[in-house]
Amino acid sequence: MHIDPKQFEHIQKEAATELAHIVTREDLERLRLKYFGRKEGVLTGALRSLKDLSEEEKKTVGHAVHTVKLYLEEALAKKERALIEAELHDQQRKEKIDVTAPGKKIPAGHLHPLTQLIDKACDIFIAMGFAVVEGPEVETERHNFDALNVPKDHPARDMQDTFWLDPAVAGPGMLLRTQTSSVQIRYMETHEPPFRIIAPGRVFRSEATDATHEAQFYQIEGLMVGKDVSLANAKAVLEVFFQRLLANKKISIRFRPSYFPFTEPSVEMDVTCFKCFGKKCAVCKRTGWLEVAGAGMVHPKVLENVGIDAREWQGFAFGAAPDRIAMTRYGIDDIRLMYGGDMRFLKQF
Ligand code: FA5
Repeated sequence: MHIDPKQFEHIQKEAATELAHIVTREDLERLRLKYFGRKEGVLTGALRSLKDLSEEEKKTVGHAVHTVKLYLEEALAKKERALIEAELHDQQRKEKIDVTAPGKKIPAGHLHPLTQLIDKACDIFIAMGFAVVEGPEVETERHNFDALNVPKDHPARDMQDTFWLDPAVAGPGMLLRTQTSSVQIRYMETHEPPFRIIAPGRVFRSEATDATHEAQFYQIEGLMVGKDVSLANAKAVLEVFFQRLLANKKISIRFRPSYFPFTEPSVEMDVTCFKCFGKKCAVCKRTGWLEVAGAGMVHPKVLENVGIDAREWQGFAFGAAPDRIAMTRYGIDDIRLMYGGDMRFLKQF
């Protein structure tokens, strides 16, 4: 058998030309098989036939075959790397994110009108040096009534129809609080005067609901106790509060005598109608005033019930009704809309 070593130079040239024209990895694989395939590869065959050559030829032909083999192995690997890189680049180009394309609009929610109003109220009171405190919605009879000078069988209990909890489940005398005034008691039991607090939160009453009454609604309780805190201070604080809440300096408030067992004297508080600003309209029933809170000087018995010396300390308390304020402010004619979860209503705020 005789093989001319020169033919390998020719094979190398041919392989180089073929390689130069290849653009896909599939074609590259086909070319690799043509030269290195186990059965029919040109170079595999040449290497296999070396064993049949004379010693002299083995050297020359062997050298020529190995030269082509090394060249081609390297050239194939280089081409493969180039093709992979080109593929990646192509893929990236196709997947490129167009940052200028308009994005998908995600519908954003917003806070409930009552939450907005209560948040604003908190900010205003914080600016006047009040701390915001909270109490539980499930309360004891003592915190909701007894300590507030409303003992059992007191007629004032009838004014707040109460959801009593099953004593077998919750223990004796447990209820859903009917007023945030319970937080006054909780706070005074654990703090030494002087103090200024507000306590916003939900309250519950077993009422037949109508346009102005819900079985659950909000209250914002206020309490300020010091050595010489008076009803005049209550008037000033509440007037500034409403002026800031409604962003109107012309707003004023007035007190009318009233009765609460836990305050003495007690007052109902009216604010300048924020629909007509005193001009008298349908909302304020042509009076120019809106009733928005109950207030008064903390009853000495309440202070004594929580261990505060009523000869040394005195203060005012108030209970405002954010639902009623929001209704008049926004012209909402039915309180039940606030708790109905109707998006058509909520989207207006
Ligand atoms: C109280 O609850 C007293 N704790 C307020 C208070 C606090 C007075 C501190 C003095 C000192 P009253 O029961 O009147 O008071 O309720 C207060 C306000 O809650 C009412 O003026 C009214 O605006 C509102 N309100 C009462 N019942 C309902 C109801 N079912 N739905 C919506 N709002 C109500």
